Amino acid sequence: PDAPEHTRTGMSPEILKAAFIDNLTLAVGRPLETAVPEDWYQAIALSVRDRIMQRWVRQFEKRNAPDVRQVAYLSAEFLPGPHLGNSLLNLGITDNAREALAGQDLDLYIGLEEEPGLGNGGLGRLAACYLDSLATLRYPATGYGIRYEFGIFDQAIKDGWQVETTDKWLLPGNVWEIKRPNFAQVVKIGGHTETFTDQHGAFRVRWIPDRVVVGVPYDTPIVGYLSDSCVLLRLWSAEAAQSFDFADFNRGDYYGAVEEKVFSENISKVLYPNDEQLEGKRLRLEQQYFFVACSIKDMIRLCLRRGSTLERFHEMFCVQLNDTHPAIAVAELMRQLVDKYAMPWERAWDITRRTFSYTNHTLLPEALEKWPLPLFGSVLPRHLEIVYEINRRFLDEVRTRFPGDEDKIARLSIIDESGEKYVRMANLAMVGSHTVNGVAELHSELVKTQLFPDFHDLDPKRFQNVTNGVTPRRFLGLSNPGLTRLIDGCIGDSWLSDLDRLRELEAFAGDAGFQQDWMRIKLENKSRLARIIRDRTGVVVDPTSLFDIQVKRIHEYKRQHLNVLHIITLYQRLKHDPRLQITPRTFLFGGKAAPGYYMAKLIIKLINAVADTVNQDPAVRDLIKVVFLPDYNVKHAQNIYPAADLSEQISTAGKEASGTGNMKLSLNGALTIGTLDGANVEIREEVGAENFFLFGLTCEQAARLRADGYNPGDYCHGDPELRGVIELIDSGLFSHGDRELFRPLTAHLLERDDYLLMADYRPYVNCQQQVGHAYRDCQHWTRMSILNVARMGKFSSDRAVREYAANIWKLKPFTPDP
Ligand code: 26Q
Repeated sequence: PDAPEHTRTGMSPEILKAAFIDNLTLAVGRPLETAVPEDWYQAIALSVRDRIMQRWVRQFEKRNAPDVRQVAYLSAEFLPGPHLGNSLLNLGITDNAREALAGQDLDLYIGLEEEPGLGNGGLGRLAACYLDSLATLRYPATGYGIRYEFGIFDQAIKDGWQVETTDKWLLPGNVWEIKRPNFAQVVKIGGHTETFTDQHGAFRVRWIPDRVVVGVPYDTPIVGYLSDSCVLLRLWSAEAAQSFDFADFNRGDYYGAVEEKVFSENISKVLYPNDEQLEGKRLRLEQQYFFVACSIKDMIRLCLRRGSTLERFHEMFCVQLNDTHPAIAVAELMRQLVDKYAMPWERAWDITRRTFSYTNHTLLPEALEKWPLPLFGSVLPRHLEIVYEINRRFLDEVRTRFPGDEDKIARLSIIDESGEKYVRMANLAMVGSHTVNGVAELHSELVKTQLFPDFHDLDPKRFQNVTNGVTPRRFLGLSNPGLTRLIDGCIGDSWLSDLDRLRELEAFAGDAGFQQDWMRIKLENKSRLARIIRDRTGVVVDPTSLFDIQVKRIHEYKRQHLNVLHIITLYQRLKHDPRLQITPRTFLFGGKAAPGYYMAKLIIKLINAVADTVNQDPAVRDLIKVVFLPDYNVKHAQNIYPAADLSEQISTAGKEASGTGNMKLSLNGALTIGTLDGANVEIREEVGAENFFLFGLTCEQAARLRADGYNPGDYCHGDPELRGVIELIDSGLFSHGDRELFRPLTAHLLERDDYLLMADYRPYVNCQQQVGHAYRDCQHWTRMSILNVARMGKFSSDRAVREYAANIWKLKPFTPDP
């Protein structure tokens, strides 16, 4: 009955085998006999791409029908991770591909892929999880971003210090992307504006740039899980406008033109690490404008091509701003509608407000983006005028509601005029959006009360919460096949696209046989990670020890050094009492520090210094091992999460917007030791307080403590064990006698301690003691682990995306023909 399968689209093992060999010879250009693993990777990836393309093309017309509203997810960062393994999983052909390769090692080929590190951490990975869910749930969506030639730097550890090298992810080629030169866009930069009167006698403005660059889109379709549906990741790459400089500008000036080319291509050259001081970072502003302008123009093109007028732009597109990095889009859409398409301001503003919504990801005041006004004006002269006009109209409205309250006006203003003038991107995003959301319940409350209380007074209805979620496909189905099979065998396999069904595991939490299987799989995962640790660092760890894991960007507010204080505490106890029995533990750290963040780099050095001392001290009797695994990224994360017993989520309460690693670790059966911060609060609510190790100040208590005058030294002097730990660091024991090396860290803890480590130390260490104790009761621990997984349904990115779609985007699910 079925038509014979086509070599480029069929899914059976036989057809896949033919496809691999076809691609190996005809696309990669390698005879079978001489093919190396890299060739096989290419051939398999190309075969998978064909199958994704087929789904993409099949739904194309449907998706672009005039009555379909699409979501555009604007993000300066996307961290998708390696594509091959995930695409095989989502297409449902992993087993068939394995069979097709009879005897060859598919996992080896999957492991060869270089990941696109086009993001810093949580925010970029969240965008990638949302694309997976958007595709799985069949929403019509495009992720718009930048095709950085160099993504987040690669991290090596030399002599305990972080060393950065450039990430050359494009060097081996990228089979997943398709260049679309015919959809290139021209972007203006710099220059000045002029006014003129058009043929209807209307007053108009034109922008005369001093440079233009071309944005060329590269498309990567992302296939949903068993869904027959795709979303598009469209990343813009900057190229020189050749005809422009060669013909019009630099006639005869060949080298001048080449220089211009180099200049233009700089725009998408490199991803900025976070915590980078923005002051004077013209290129970063140009990057933001570059990808936003390309994306808005692309949407306008699609809108017009679909036969609509721009009057209906907001019915065709809803645009989500992933933090303020793309917030200039508000002014850009206004510019397009008013300047280019001659729309009246009021109409254009209404459309703009109905188009945008904004997600906030940070409460740290120092992380709120603001651009010095002169810099902003010199890169975007017309946008500055538009921002002023938006602001003038907005503040006039505020004045009618709060007459005479000039302080309020100053706080609400898009322009910061308290000293040197700045453009506040968060205020621009707020004013230009119909909805703003935080990324966890606690965070969304703090967005209202701490971050934007004046905006909240003005219009409380605009504030929403969407708690983050993660994709269970990559972070359980793909990365933890052992546990996936066990769960499948127990409750069937529908849970991977309906994560609430994990709750059916609760019935097995006390089942001795099931617990055995559960423990066996965890042990296998830990043994696998132990081999990786040995191969990559030379450190030998015991897979039966408690794997205590903290993996995330290195930052003072995340308090990796609180974890270190605990390690030194245990070390000190073992030194004092040679017969002390403690639960054997392996402490694993991973994460990158921003290259300019001195304290974070010193924390990495401290971790490695403590590791060197502790790992080889016979007094420790191998009861603790400390490992810093270099170059933490999506690929490594996938090996780490399945092996975790304990998940460290120990940020100072009120500082971590949500966290998503907390969800991934718990989803893989780790128990959490954590503060009441970000999504930890909701994780604890879901899994039950008795299955969560809670410690530390609440964010209210932290605020009160600070207000009452916090003196960290008091905690230190009042706690001999803590004092001993600090003194041990200062003694030079971990630094070959150098008593000054870690002084900036210890001095900061004793004198300022912005993140309240001293206050939380004792509760943390005591809580860790309970953890160690609990781990000794294997059955009870395993029961808690099963219950954690069973109750993680809420934290699927499918749930999060459905909430965005229903409450913010007002999207209908999109169903292609069966
Ligand atoms: C800013 C200016 C200049 C250069 C870079 C940046 C920059 C880049 C990236 C600033 C911030 C970021 C990334 C922030 C981020 O990842 N935030 C995290 O977002 C997650 C997803 O919502 C949350 O779970 C985390 O709590 C939050 O820290």
